[in-house]
Amino acid sequence: MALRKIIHIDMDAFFASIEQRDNPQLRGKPVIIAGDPSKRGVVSTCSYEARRFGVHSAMPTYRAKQLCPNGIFLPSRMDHYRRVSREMLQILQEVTDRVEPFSIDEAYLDVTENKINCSSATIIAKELQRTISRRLGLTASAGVSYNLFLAKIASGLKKPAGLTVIRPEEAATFLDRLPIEKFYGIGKVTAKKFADLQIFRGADLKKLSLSELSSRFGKIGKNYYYLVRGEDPRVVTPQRKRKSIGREVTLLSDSDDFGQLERILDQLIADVLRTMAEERVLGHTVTLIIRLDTFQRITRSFTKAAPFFDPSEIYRTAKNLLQQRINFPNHRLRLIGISIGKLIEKERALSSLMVQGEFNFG
Ligand code: TTP
Ligand code: MG
Repeated sequence: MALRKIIHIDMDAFFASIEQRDNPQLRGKPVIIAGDPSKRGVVSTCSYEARRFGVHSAMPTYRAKQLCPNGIFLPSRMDHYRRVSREMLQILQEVTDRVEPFSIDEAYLDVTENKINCSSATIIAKELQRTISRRLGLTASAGVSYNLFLAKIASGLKKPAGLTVIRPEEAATFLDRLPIEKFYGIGKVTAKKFADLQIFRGADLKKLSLSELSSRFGKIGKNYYYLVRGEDPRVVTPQRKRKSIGREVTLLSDSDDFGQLERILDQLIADVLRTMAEERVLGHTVTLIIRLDTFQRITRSFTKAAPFFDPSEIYRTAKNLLQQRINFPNHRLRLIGISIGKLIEKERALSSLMVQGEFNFG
């Protein structure tokens, strides 16, 4: 099989960089995104300026305060970071649909074949870094190689804003020198076991046979055998498209007060609409979800041929489903929820509506 071309993208100091981008006064300063020290909070991440003081992810906040007393400590804004993460993924998806998000700020791309007909993964990676910087005002580091493991290691080598390429002919030397704890799946505990066997680097690891590794480390032992030989069978698995977007809540106490239920439903719908707007989708189906005080779960749906375009129509439909179709005189509701399904990208929905002449530029 021909070698694949894999890129791994990892944003630099992600949460902290977003805060610095949004507030110019924070630029060039030690910014630390952290939980409350009085609640035993820990550091999520920090800017590279703060890293110089020895602050790092997962460190207790009080310790970060000791190391960097003049640091600017901020709470995290997860919804905002998730939005930026989606924007980053959208940029990657312009190159290929074979994009696999790995964490909030990381993704793998298989660019062996791609939408921009570029045969060089290195050029694509540079272009992605430029686009991310231009459109998002953030920097990313990139790694390029022929499998996922090597691409990920590569992206971490020249942070921030670095690009590292590990070519097939360079892999063996690179892996021989690689410290054991850098191999995929090897944490501190396993690294210690290897150290006891006098195995510190890839070259040492190569001396163990497949059966030795399997007997000492169980099933995953054989992964190490292949990884150190530059073989990683994992493929880039694209994120499956969401089929629906929904929210539900368990009520503080069981209720048959329709006024109250409608108000809760309004909030849930508003929340769903926000997510739909962010993801630029419309839906054809509104589903009401309820759980009775007997724990019986019931769903009722209404589907339209054309997607719901007007939010007020979604509110109306959900309320109709609540009022008309679900009438359980002897029951209270324990949970209520709403879900919008049969999703379609907004742009596609709009263009097909225009073709059908149903949509008017007003
Ligand atoms: P990372 O990519 O590990 O870190 P980073 O992007 O902040 O910095 P780097 O330049 O080294 O890549 O994680 C991405 C985000 O995930 C990070 O900005 C905050 C969050 N995170 C936590 O909340 N807790 C953690 O322990 C880690 C490691 C990350
Ligand atoms: Mg990162």
